[in-house]
Amino acid sequence: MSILYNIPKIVFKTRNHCFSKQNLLLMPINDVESSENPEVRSFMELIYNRNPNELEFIQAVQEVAEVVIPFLEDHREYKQAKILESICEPERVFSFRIPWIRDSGEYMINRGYRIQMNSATGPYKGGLRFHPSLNYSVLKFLAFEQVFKNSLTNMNLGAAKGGSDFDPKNKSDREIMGFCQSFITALFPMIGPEMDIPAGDIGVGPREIGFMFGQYKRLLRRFNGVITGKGSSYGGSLMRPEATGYGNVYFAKEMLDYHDETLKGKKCLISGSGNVSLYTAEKLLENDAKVVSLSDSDGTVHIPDGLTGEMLEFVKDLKFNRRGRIHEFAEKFDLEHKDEEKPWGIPCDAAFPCATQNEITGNDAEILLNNGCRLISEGANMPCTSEASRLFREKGILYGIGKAANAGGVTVSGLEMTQNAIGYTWTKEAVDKLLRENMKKIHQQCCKYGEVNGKVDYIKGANIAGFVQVARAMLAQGHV
Ligand code: NDP
Ligand code: 2IT
Repeated sequence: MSILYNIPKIVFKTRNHCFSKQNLLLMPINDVESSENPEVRSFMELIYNRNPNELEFIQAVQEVAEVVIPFLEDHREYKQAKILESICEPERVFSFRIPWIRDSGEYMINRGYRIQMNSATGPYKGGLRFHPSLNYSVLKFLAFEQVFKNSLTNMNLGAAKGGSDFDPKNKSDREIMGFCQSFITALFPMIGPEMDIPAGDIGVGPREIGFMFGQYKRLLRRFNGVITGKGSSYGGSLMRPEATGYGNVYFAKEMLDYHDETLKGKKCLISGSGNVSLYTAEKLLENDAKVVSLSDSDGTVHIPDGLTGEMLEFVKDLKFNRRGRIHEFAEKFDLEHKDEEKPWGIPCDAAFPCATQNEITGNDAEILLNNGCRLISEGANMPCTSEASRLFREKGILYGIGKAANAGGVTVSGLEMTQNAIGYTWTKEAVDKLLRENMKKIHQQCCKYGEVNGKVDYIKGANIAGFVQVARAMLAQGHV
């Protein structure tokens, strides 16, 4: 496979960071592979020239371009109006300083962002990520993915993403509160229930959402539903914490059901041990699947006999309340902790990457396939490198990409917005039912655009279905 971008640049990868330095060593970016399609190649050249340092963004665009550009041949109106090119350009980007003070008295400065990517189908909507590896490219790929994901939900949601390079680990609650208040004070003019509605993502859970909501309300002097993922006592939807993980499993079930299969007895790998991972685990257990791994950035816990309900309760308390490390789970239940290792070497039937982008490399994908893995359902956003993604697609396994498989989170965020707007709270059962139905509809849309010879190509299906809805709205609204 040839390499598209021969860029004079080294990419230093450390565990949590990815730094680039010009001219230190000639090394191409080997993760974005050249397209066979000359039209895609020339489109990607344009994208690269306009966004030369944004590797993750370029990777995310190429996945879409590969399937949408051939589709445009029969839809010249979108091509003529340069809709795809337009979708690749954020409507608006904010970057701001976040001053805060440590308990020790040390003055700290972080960088905050909000990328308002597309508002063709509704107000900007998407999560906030607090992680030290966050940079503009990562956020832009996340905002770009959100355009297609939110479109797939059919809920009139535009797309945005934001966050900071702030690291919430090892910070006191008081420090987190100070940081969140400073962050939202800077973001305040740009957000609002009909303008831009943030939510959580990596490093932003109920605690952070609560602090941000409190400061927003104080500044606005009014109570509204500006953020989703709120606590249920102040306007949050029931089931929002569970939504992404549960939705991920509902989507996997749809993929299997299409081939008259079920999750029962399937050996499943899960990466991460945060919000998406643990609710994916919970729903897998309910479906009699066997969860054989959890992880965090320190390593992987191998659970050969399968996660039990008691173990899951322990990990939830460890991660959500005590903010502990996954090795503490291994120690408690006498399980093997593989230091610094990802889960992908453990034999499995299905894998649920739920931690972060590019966590499954081409090499990991080969190992997974050789070990018999036949289903991938992406709880995380873009967890597979382009090479891994190509390998899964070529092999023809069930490969549910994040835009579809993890759309349950933003679906219930949309339901939270509706509840806030009408001043009513639905029961857990009602929200769960709507979530399940929506994941089914998303799967049907993937089938509509991605079915080839009795198999569904979810990359094709999800991207084209997501594109069509946004493209129609953009075309109708003129060149704005
Ligand atoms: P959490 O912060 O709750 O959990 C993240 C988990 O992933 C932690 O176990 C964390 O380990 C691990 N992790 C994060 N970054 C890295 C890294 N660079 N290397 C290794 N491990 C890492 O986040 P969420 O569960 O909310 O999000 C997980 C993924 O799901 C993300 O890709 C997010 O974009 C996506 N997503 C989330 C949605 C939501 O509703 N929350 C909705 C849709 C997608 P550690 O604690 O050691 O850092
Ligand atoms: O990636 C995602 O879809 C999220 N982090 C959730 C977005 C939301 O607005 O609920």
